[in-house]
Amino acid sequence: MADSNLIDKAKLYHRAYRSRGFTLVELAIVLVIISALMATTLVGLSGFVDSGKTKATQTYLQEARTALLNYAAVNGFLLCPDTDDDGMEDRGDTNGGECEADNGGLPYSDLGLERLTPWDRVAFYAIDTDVDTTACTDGGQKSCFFESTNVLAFNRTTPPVSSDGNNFSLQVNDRDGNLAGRHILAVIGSYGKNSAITESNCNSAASNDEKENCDGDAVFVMDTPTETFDDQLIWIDANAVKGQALDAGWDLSN
Ligand SMILES: [Ca+2]
Ligand SMILES: [Ca+2]
Ligand SMILES: [Ca+2]
Repeated sequence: MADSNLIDKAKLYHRAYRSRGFTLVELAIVLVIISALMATTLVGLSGFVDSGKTKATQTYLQEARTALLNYAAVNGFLLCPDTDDDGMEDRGDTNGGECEADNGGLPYSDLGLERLTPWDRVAFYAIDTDVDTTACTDGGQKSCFFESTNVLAFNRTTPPVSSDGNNFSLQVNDRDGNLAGRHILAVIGSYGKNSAITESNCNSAASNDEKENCDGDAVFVMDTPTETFDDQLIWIDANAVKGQALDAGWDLSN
């Protein structure tokens, strides 16, 4: 009899224990698991969103390159950088039509492109560092590619040409310093996720390789994205411009 009472009490206690639900410790464990799951999902989701933006940026830059080459084919010159963010190129008034600066924003409006890249910034647009300081006089200067006269100012022999081995004009390297592109007249690019901070202060860029893309000189870096490097660029070399002009029927013989 006594044993049966004890068993009944034990059953009652067990039921009561079960019916009062989770203990605080159990709840805490569940919460920790849920937060860990959510964090993993959010990190995964943000990586997914970033890689989507990276792909969309690549598409935007390719469209910009095509639009710039088409513009050169139709008008006979390459556009200057936009220095006041109105989407239109800026040329000096007193320097024979030379570009106002060798660095600025992509003249998206002149090109009929969206103002912003998928990172919500205007793409940067850098041109040969000699172009804004050297006038085009006889077709022998790189600035002749940017001369906005009615007659095509550059020709087949306008530098840089293949024999100008060390005359790189603008130059793109990979992160190991290997040459990726030379004889480059214009670079179009995005500073990626850290665009705003990079634009406000180049020294705040994520790495020395990123700083190379915002320091305003003639050397740029392109490579696969990492934690410390997410810049993307595309470029236009002299041969591409000459080829496009020839296809459009311009006379490049003199
Ligand atoms: Ca402008
Ligand atoms: Ca960046
Ligand atoms: Ca540089």
